[in-house]
Amino acid sequence: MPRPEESPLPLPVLEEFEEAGPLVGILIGSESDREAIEPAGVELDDRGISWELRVLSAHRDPRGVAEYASTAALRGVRVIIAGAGMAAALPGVVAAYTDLPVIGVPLTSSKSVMGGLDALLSIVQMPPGVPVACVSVNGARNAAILAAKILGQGGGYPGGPGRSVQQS
Ligand code: AIR
Repeated sequence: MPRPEESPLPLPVLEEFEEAGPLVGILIGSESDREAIEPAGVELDDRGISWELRVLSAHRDPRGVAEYASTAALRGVRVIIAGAGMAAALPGVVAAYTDLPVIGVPLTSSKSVMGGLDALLSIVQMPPGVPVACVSVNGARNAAILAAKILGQGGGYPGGPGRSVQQS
C-alpha cells in the first residue's frame, strides 16, 4: 500500500501538518460505538493499512466534525469510515466537508429503532450530489475491506487512460 506521500492520487499533504496522517480515518459518533467499529481496525491492521480513530458526533460536536473532515485529505487520509447509530448524520456531514470517499456504517445502539434501521436509512438516504457508501448494519469489517479496495485503485481517474463505452 503506498504511503500518503507516495499516493497516486493528486491530493497534496500540506507541510504544515508535520506528520502525515494515516490512510484511513475511522470516526464514530459516540464512545458507545467503539466495540461495534472495532472489526474495521482489526481488518485494516491485518492488511497493513494505517488508520486512526476519532469519536466525533455530528450532533454533539458539529464543529469538530467539520474541522476533521475538512482537513483529513490535507493530512494524507484517503478514505473515511464513519459509524454511528440512531439518527446517524455523521457519514453524510463528513461527506459534505470532504471530497474523500466516505463509507458509512450504520450501528445498533441500546436506543436503536428496528435493530438499526434508523441509522441505515439516515446514512443511505443521502440527497443527490452528496454520496456516501453504506455497508450493512454493524458491517464494520466490510467497510474496512471496501476502504482497502478503494485504496488499491491507483490509476484511471483523473488524468489517466480510459474511455466510456456505450452499447447501442
Ligand atoms: N449519535 C451520537 N451523536 C449523533 C448520533 N446519531 C449516536 C451514536 C450512538 C448513539 O447515538 O453514534 O450510536 C447513542 O449515543 P450515546 O452516546 O448516547 O450512547
